[in-house]
Amino acid sequence: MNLLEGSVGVEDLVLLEPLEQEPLLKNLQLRYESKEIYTYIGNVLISVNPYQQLPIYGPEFIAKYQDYTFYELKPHIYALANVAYQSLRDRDRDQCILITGESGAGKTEASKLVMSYVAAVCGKGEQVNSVKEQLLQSNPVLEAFGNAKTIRNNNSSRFGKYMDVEFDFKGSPLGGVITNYLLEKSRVVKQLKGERNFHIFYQLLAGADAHLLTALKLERDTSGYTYLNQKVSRVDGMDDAANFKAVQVGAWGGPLDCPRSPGFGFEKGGVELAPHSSASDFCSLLKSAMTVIGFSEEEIQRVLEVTALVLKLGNLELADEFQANGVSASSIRDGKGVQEIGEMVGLNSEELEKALCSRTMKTAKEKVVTALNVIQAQYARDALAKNIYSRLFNWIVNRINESIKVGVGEKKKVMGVLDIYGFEILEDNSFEQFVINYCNEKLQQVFIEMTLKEEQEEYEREGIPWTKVDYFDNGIICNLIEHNQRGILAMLDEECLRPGVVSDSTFLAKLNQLFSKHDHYESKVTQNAQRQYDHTMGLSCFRICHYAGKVTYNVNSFIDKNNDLLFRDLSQAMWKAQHPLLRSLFPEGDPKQASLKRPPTAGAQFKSSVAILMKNLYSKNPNYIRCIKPNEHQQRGQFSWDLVAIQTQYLGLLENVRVRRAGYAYRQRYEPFLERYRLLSRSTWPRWNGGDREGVEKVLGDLNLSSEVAFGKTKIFIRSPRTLFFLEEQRRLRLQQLATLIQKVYRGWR
Ligand code: AOV
Ligand code: MG
Repeated sequence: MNLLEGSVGVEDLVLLEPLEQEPLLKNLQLRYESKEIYTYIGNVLISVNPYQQLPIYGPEFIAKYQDYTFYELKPHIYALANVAYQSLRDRDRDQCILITGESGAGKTEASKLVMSYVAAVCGKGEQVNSVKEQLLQSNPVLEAFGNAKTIRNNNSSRFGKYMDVEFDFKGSPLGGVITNYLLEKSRVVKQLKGERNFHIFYQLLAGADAHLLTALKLERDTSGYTYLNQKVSRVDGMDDAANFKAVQVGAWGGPLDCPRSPGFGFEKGGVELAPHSSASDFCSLLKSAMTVIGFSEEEIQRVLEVTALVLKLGNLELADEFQANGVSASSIRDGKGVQEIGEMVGLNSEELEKALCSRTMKTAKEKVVTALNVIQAQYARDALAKNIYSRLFNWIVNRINESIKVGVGEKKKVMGVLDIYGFEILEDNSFEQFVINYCNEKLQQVFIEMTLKEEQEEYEREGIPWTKVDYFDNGIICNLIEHNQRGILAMLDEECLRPGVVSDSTFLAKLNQLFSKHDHYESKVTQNAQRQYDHTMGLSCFRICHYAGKVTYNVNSFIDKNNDLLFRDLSQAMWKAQHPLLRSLFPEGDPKQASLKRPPTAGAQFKSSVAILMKNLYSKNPNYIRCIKPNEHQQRGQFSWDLVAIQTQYLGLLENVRVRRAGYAYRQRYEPFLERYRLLSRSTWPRWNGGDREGVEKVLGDLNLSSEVAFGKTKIFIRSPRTLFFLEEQRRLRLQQLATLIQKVYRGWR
């Protein structure tokens, strides 16, 4: 098909002519400019972020997509959600929805749209609605605590989220499980220029009523808080006060005023969004809202106290003290701050100061207490704040899971929705970007394995004539990072656990030595493929040529972040707090519990949770949403050709279309296929004594469809879904005909 001036392009890129990068981009551009943000590649959905609320969501559209099959209406995320849900309900196949794309491309919004669609169509009744409410309302709460403004996205997910929604045999939701991945906790104490801390801090200060603020010993003005005291503290277009109430009322849609059409949330017979009320309503809203998920009033108060504690910790100023023997020591300068913390969470101020300003080393025989200098004490304070916050976040996820969990032993069907941080290339990339990009590398692997590789291998197995489509297999990069003995993560662990003097530079030296010849590894001291040294890179950096582009990582603090150790003095001090929630976050602070076993490193934990995730995804039927970011400015209507070109390239969209076009959309073993359609041919109906394959050949030959299909060794392959719809329609008519015939015969007998 030619892309005519003024047309909105093809809805499925499989129909594109000629199949090249430029027309593909032009097609996406034409569609984007006509506000058609969705395009298919077969059953893969491409979504280009509109950065504006389009009138294409809500109950009316849900009802429409519910009643039609995939290709009958315009491409839409609801169509994809519908196929996944119906396949789960009617064909008993567990599903997963894999949403990928770079930061700000629209993954989180897509996941919310999928969830809202499924919530709207999956059963009714009081019990079911209450499960839906809990599942959906977990979202704004998690976004408040886990999302933040970054340079790329005003509402960037700073944690990975995978949610399994579990259904009964009728397709009604029973509950679910949320798994979260590595919150970017360094943000608690430090943010890049132009970025913010997690939303909840600003929302709390702006939205809490005076009474609550006093109880939490907080001031409304963000400028008084070191951890928030960055250049930008308000996000354009974001109302923190209103959003805080949205968090409390559990309103669907998250903290940003994103596409929240009337249809978001419970489309039919669910809960209405609570209107934003004035700040004075805060306490009553708080009560009614978070209780929906299952938090008690006391728990909500405790969560906010711990959140406030983090801000107050950040304001503790540490001062140099010189001891008589000339050793540097430190003390807390601000007595009021410590006292307030003490009152709020029941911490003895001396204990807190001792824990922040000294370190106890235990040997087999004795305990040695060393004073920390001011830099070390600040480090301890920040480590404590990061730990409290990330543990609080994990606690919230676990608490939600407790509410939504399904009893063991119940047979269930599962739909998993993955919304994880997107690929990141920043100016300064650290350990966080390294693991985020590793995760994206693994997701690209799933895509390659399940769509490009598996598909082609099946054609070969079945003996279907096939011209191989080349694609880049990123297995080699995954291996570079995760190989058990020789991967970068393994090297990092080795360095963290090795006795003796280790530092970020010894780690880098090791990498340089091991990977100097690796095609996807570069550093200042290793030569690149053209046998040249790279002088553009800092000495403390290494670079990985990821599937989505080259990223230079600075190794500073890799060891520290991977070690993720908290001085025992700090965990013991927290455990001594009278505050039940704070105390419960530091079980290892209990002297009776304190084991000497070292917890796994952050990298090792992440790797194993990614491995579990992969296993989970491979066990399900995948549905893909490939999100594309149209411009770097979060602006509606702007389509940056170059930016989109890079994304379509690394997402492998062209290869995806090639495999899809050369391939067959549908396949089935001969026997069930014949059983379903043999009534369409006089040769096979009412009786057929031949083999299954011959029977299928007869049916399709009689319907003049032989050129639309290929006969494999064990399966029939159908090129276009339209052929399948045609067969289904013929079958429906034939069944009607047969029913009328039977009625006639029956009447004749009477
Ligand atoms: P992300 O999840 O892919 O980034 P989001 O889903 O947060 O990206 O989308 C970024 C912003 O784009 C949202 O806050 C909306 O303002 C807008 N947006 C996205 N999808 C839509 C849509 N369908 N309709 C209207 N606006 C939309 V990250 O979490 O940063 O990887 O880390
Ligand atoms: Mg996101």
